[in-house]
Amino acid sequence: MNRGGRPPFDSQRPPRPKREKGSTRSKIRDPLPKGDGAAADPRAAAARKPARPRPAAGQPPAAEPGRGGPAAPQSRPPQAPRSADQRPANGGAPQASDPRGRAPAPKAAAAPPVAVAPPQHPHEPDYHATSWSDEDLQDQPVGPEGFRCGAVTLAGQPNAGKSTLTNRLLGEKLSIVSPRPQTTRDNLRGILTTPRSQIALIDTPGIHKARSQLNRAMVGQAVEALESVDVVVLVIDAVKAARWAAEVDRQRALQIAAGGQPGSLGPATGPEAEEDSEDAEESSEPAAAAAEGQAAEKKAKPKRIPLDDHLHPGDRRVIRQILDHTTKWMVALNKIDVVKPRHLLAVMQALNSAPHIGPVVPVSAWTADGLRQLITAIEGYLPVGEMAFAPDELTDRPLRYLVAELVREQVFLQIREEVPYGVACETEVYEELEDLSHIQVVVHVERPAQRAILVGKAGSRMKQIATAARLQMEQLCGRKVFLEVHVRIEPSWSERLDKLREFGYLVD
Ligand SMILES: Nc1nc2c(ncn2[C@@H]2O[C@H](COP(=O)(O)OP(=O)(O)OP(=O)(O)O)[C@@H](O)[C@H]2O)c(=O)[nH]1
Ligand SMILES: [Mg+2]
Repeated sequence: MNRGGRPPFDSQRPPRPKREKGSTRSKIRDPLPKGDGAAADPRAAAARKPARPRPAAGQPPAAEPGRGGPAAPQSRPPQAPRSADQRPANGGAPQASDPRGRAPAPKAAAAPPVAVAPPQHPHEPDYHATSWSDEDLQDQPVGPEGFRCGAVTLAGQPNAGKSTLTNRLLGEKLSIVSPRPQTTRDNLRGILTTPRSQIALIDTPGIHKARSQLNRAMVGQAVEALESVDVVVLVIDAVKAARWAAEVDRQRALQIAAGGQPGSLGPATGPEAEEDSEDAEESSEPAAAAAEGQAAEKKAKPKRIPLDDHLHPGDRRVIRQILDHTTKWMVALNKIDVVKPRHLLAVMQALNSAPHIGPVVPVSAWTADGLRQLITAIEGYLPVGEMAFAPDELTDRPLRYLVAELVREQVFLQIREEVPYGVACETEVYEELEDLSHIQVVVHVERPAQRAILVGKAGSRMKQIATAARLQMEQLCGRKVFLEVHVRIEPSWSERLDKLREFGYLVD
């Protein structure tokens, strides 16, 4: 196996981050120099945020003998002491000096940098602005009185806003978000506890027509999450949905004006053309089945549920998947901050004719509009019962999983080419030292060319990726982070089942 760029101290590679709650800290060599600068720096102490109680699950133990605990020598971060504005662009990430993506050994330095204001993420809202108090949740859910507890899956097409919505409901950034489709690759469970309910929210990869092994694994995870939950919330991108419905109407009007019969038509070109052609294939099924020889074959196929063609073909595909697994489903029509309500009428009407559909709630994960109603609607499906998780628990995923995802997110945000789809990230080291967390993430790519793009000229690209990821990590962990990122080549990992399993994308 090609391990290009693998640093020598990787030989004690820890096991892959566990999916279960409370994964153990990996055994590693201490990569940090010993010293006393961090403890002595009052700026760092003042700037450090108090540790947040969440995420409780999976958080590595605070200290381990010889690893920053009381018995250990005091550790010092490898960055030079600088003011916030003078910080190195990579924030301590080592790639800048090494175009092969390999980290130099951390150098001794006097003190950690002071904390900076949380970064602004133009692609997502401030999730922390959300909380759900009794006053927020005044409407009562349908059904019996009492505390409710249950599980909900957020499913939908790629890019519908499932992860943004998950984060917004939780009031914390757990899932990574980007404007590009297929950002989420595996299911992530976040726990939302309100004064009257506890909801396990499962964010899933977008359901789409998957071709590669990786995409099949992603869709497989999403489909699996449709089972054994109390309700599935179909998240629809209202912009895409409204555009599709309007285009269907427009083409119908053209057909009628030309003296023809209105048929099932959608846009013939553009990004939705592929979905469209798939749907056209489906539409021709009844006619084909009329042929005697094909009748038996038709019977063997799963029942094709008729749905209004004002619904986007991609949404129809998801609805059929949902109906294959459950009859308890409802809709969050997301992104209403950028669509006029009148443009959604056709979509709402089309949805209302779908079998077993529950409430359709227009929401905006950006502005939080409609989220109160969404929670109330979800609660209507949950059984009355006691909490299944501690009230301060946020997720069953360990921090080491979340931090690797933050690096992948930056790859999605900062690299325009196809590279992000060939990138997988793994945390190899996660250790909490006295003054900071030392995190080492490996970025796997499939080809040397991808590595070159990722690393950039003299490591400048990777420097930016690592800096942005580190700032996010500091926000998530509530303390300073020393981040190292290494790039390795893992040929064709996205087509290899063993690698997909190892990276956690394929769950048997
Ligand atoms: N205007 C607007 N944009 C939104 C809203 N919710 C999400 N977005 C944007 O939509 C894009 C996709 O959001 P994600 O949350 O990553 O979508 P997703 O459904 O999780 O996508 P995949 O993980 O690829 O399946 C991002 O650019 C978000 O900022 C919203 O309510 N309003
Ligand atoms: Mg997502």
